[in-house]
Amino acid sequence: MKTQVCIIGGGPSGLLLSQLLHLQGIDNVVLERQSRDYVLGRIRAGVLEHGFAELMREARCGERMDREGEIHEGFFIAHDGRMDRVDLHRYSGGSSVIVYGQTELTRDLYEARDRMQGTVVHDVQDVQLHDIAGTSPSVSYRKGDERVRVECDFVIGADGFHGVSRKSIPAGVLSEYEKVYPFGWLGVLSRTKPVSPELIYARHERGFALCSLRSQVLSRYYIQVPLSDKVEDWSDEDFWAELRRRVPSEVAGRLLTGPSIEKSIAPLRSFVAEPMRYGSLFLAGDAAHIVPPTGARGLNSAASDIHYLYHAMLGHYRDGDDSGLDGYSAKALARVWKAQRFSWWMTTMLHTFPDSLAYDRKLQDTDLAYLFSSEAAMRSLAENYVGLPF
Ligand code: RFL
Ligand code: PHB
Repeated sequence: MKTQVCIIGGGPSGLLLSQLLHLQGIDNVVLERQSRDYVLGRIRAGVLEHGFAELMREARCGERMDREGEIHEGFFIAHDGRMDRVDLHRYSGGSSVIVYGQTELTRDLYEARDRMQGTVVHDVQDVQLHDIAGTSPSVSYRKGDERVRVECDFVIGADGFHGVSRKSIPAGVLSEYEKVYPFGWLGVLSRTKPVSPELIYARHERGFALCSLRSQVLSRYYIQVPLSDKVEDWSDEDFWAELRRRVPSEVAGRLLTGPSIEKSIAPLRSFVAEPMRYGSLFLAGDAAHIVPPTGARGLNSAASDIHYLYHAMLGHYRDGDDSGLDGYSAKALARVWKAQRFSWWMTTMLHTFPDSLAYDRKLQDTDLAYLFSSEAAMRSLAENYVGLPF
């Protein structure tokens, strides 16, 4: 097979880039290890920034998002038995975020790829990258009994944190920066009316909790759990009881519960690999960086990579200008690190760390007290949460 751009990974990053390139007449192929049902069964992000939404519209995939997604102009932080509101709209100069599930967004991207007869190959096994140091790379994979080779100009590694792309870069080239947190998030999806029209991030000595949603009939809740916990350890009843303990009593009182339709544990991690380019391989999204979900930055950071990469590819194919490709890694990383900082800060302020000193807890109290007494602090939070400019 021959194509211009071979994209490894059919998650949101890979599909969005595929769709944008296709609209510009740039031929590409997406290789995805899992089946489509599997990809659409993963429950992940829920909060999108406007830059991401804009990219979805540019990819002609924004219609359902604009119809069904909810605009959120603020959220709550519950602490010390009270609820303080972060007025995103006011402190970001009129901006907001969109609540629209990653599952739905990925479904929209797949449908757009189908409509345009884009090539997305599912269930590929043993993906290998070849000759990425030079200008004639290729990617091979196995599907059933057949081994296929894709020759291309560029390879995009959009295959998530556990993908093969980053690992194909020779040792010594990448610098990796990592911070693993001593806890995870246990998430539950339930077909119930959300407890609050806006998200509630709750700090509690028993551990962090988050009340989120996908729609007015679909709720998403999380609680911080030790890394040693297993999903099987948590019955629905235990989950709801623990969530109630961690939110203010008036919230607990109106929480509607029901059977979980999905339940999973995600460990929290911060990770960045530098540089994001090696020869003709470009990394994007979770393949190059991970944040703890507290600041809702993961998917949004992937979107800015795709924005830079898309424009860099356009420069190359349309204008014969490689400056975008050459500058991609530095440009993407500058924004990635700001999302890292913000996610680390939100995580540190709101979670209960098993080994924390009394001193650390005092600093957490002070961070919250400062936040809700300083317009400058509020502006900083709002500016980061709605998304820094691309
Ligand atoms: P993905 O979604 O992991 O997709 C990568 C795809 O590559 C495939 N793959 C391979 N394909 C071929 N060959 C191989 N060798 C392959 N290895 C892997 C995988 O099957 C997969 O389909 O990465 P991508 O596209 O970069 O997207 C990143 C986002 O998924 C991620 O950043 C967000 O979900 C993070 N995140 C959130 N981000 C936000 O911006 N806002 C949020 O509110 C938010 N909430 C969350 C989150 C992540 C969470 N978890 C579970 C980690 C909440 C949670 C709980
Ligand atoms: C979610 O709804 O899954 C969600 C929302 C906000 C976050 C993380 C996850 O910060």
